[in-house]
Amino acid sequence: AAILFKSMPPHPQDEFYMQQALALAAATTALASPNPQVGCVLVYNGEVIGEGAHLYEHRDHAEIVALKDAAARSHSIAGATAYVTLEPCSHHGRTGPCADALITAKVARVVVATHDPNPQVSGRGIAKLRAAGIDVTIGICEQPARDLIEAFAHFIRHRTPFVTLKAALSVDGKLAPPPAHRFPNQPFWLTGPAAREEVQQLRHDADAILTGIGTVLADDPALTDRTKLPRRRPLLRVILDTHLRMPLNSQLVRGVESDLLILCGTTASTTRIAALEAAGVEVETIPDHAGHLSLRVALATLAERNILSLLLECGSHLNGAFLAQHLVDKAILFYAETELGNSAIPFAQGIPSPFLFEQSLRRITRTSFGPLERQDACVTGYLR
Ligand code: AOF
Ligand code: ZN
Repeated sequence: AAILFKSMPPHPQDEFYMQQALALAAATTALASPNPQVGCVLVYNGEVIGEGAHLYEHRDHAEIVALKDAAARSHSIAGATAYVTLEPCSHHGRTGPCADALITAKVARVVVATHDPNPQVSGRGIAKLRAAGIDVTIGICEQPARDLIEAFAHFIRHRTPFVTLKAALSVDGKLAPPPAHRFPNQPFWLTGPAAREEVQQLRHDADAILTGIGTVLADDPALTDRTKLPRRRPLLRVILDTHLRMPLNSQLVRGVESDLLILCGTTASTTRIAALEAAGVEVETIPDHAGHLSLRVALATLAERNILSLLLECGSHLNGAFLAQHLVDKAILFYAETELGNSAIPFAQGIPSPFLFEQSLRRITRTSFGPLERQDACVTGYLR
C-alpha cells in the first residue's frame, strides 16, 4: 500500500513550472513507451537551471536528464526545487532510483504532479524524499499528468493494453454506406482533413493499431502513422483474420516493414501462413471459437509484446465484440455532417446507436475539427 503523508502546501509559482515539465513530457509521444512520459524542471531562485524528459532509448529518467542538464550549465543544484510530472522512482530498474539522485543532489523541495502507479514505486519514492527531509508537494496539475500516462497506468496495473476505440461516423451515427453503394477496395471518407489529421495523431500516440479482415477486404487500408514525427518503434499493425483471408497484394502486406502482425485461428491453412511469412508478415495462431478469435487472448498477445496502447479502427463486427466484452477503455467518436440513412452499416453490432452508447461514457469532452463550413464533431469519453 502507498505510504501517504500530508502533502506540503503549494507555492504560487508551482503550476507555472509544472506546466513546463508537462510540456516537456508531452513532447515525448512515441519515444517513452513502454515507460511513461515524464518531464522535469529544476528551479533555483526563480530561474530554470535544468530541464529534461525521459526517452526510453536514452535510459535516463527525466530527473537525471534535468540534473545532468543543470550540471552541464555548471549550475549548482543544492537548494533547488524539482518539478516532476511523475513521482520520482524508488526502485532499481534499468537505472538507479531517481529519489536517491535528488537526495544526493541536495534538492530542497520536490513538487510532484501525480503518484507512480507502478507497484514497485507507488508512494515509496515520495516516502524516501520525505525521510531525507525534503519538502514534498503532490497533486499540482494532477489531471493532465494522469491523462498523459493513462495507457502506462492501465498497463502496469492490469498487464493488458489500454484500448481506445476510434470511429468516424455520419451525422445519423453510421459507419459506412451499405456495401452495394460503395466502390470496392476504396476507403470511404466521412470526416474532413482536420479530423483525419487528428486520427493520424491518435495513431502516433498508439503502440499498435488493430482492425479486422472485413475492413481490410472492404477498404484496403494502410493503417500507418503518417505524422512524420519520430517514434522509437514502428506502429504495430494488427489484423484479426481467423481464416487467413489477407490478400498478398493488399496495401498492408505490400507496405510491410516488420510491423504487420496477423492473428489467425487454429484452422488457418499452413500454406497460407507460409506465403504470408515469406512476404515478411508475422502470423500468430490464437484460440478461436465458432469462427471468432478470442479478443482477450489477442490483447494478452499484444501485452506480451509490450504494447501499452492499442487503437481500434474497426468495422461494425469488431466494434460490437470489443464493446460487448468490455475490452474498451476509451472511445473517440467523430461525426461528419453527411447522412447515410437506415440501410447503412451501424457503428457497432448489437448497439442500437452511438448516441445511446455515448450515455455510458464518463468524463465526456466535446471538440470539433475543421473550418466552420465543414465541421466534424468529436466526442471523447471513458468506459469503466
Ligand atoms: C521516474 N522518472 O522519468 C520515469 C519513471 O526500467 P526503468 O529503470 O526505466 O524504470 C521504469 C519505471 O520507472 C516505470 O515503470 C515507472 O514506474 C518509472 N518511470 N520514473 O522517476 C521518469 N520514466
Ligand atoms: Zn526514476
